[in-house]
Amino acid sequence: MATVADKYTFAQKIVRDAGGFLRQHLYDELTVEVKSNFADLVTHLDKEVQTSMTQQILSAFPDDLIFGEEDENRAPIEKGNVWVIDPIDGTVNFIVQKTDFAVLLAYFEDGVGLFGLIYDVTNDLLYHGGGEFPVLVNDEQLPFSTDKAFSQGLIGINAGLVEQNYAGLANFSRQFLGTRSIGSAGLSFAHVLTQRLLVHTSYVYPWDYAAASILGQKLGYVLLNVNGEKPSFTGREHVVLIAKSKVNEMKRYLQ
Ligand code: 2AM
Ligand code: CA
Repeated sequence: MATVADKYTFAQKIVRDAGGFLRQHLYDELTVEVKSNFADLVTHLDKEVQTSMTQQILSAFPDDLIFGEEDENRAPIEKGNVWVIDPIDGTVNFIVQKTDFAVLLAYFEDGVGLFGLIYDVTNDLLYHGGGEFPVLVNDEQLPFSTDKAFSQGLIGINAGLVEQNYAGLANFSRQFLGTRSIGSAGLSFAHVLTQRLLVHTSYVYPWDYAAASILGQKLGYVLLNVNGEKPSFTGREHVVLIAKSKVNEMKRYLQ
């Protein structure tokens, strides 16, 4: 029977292969479809990568389950061995900028996250680990979270969230040296892990935050919704990745 370590090695291979495929096809003519609104897009390559990753996982591990963004597989994470897939995180960047998009994969057993992967495709940086595995970017260990003051660092948040001041997120953002927004939740969470950002917050789905929550946990971060609770891992939510040591201070600014 496959061990978790076997699955982790397999996961690194299929995520790097998916990224390699996307790099090869970066300048192909894209078929683009609109999903929930004009800015929520999917291309034929999102779908191809979703299908390919799903098929590879299910042929290697036929009893496992899939929770994917771009197909009908939506297994709840609480039960069984569940792989959470976002084939392209930052599809708008993929279409318009040809950079700053990621392949995301996370693995859960009965709701417990055992490893996560965030692959920055054009920079060839694979953030991976969690659970029993150290958290690395490629082969380099990432640092434990810092309790640096908000006033000495940056928050990742998009303009729409600041404009809405949803749950006081704009008030919270004003405590930082500045805001940054790159249009990929996965990469923004990865930038918290490297400490380019102190915090990242966005309105996202489980496939956008699953890997980051597992990677972050191992380094002293916590991924919470804006009520300070663990997110549901079912629908879209406002979530924050932040050092555990800074959660109480954050709550002073959120309502
Ligand atoms: P996606 O590219 O996988 O959809 C900025 O748009 C970030 O928010 C991206 O990480 C994007 O992920 C995510 N996001 C989640 N839901 C979205 C939606 N309905 N429309 C646009 N972006 C969404
Ligand atoms: Ca996506």
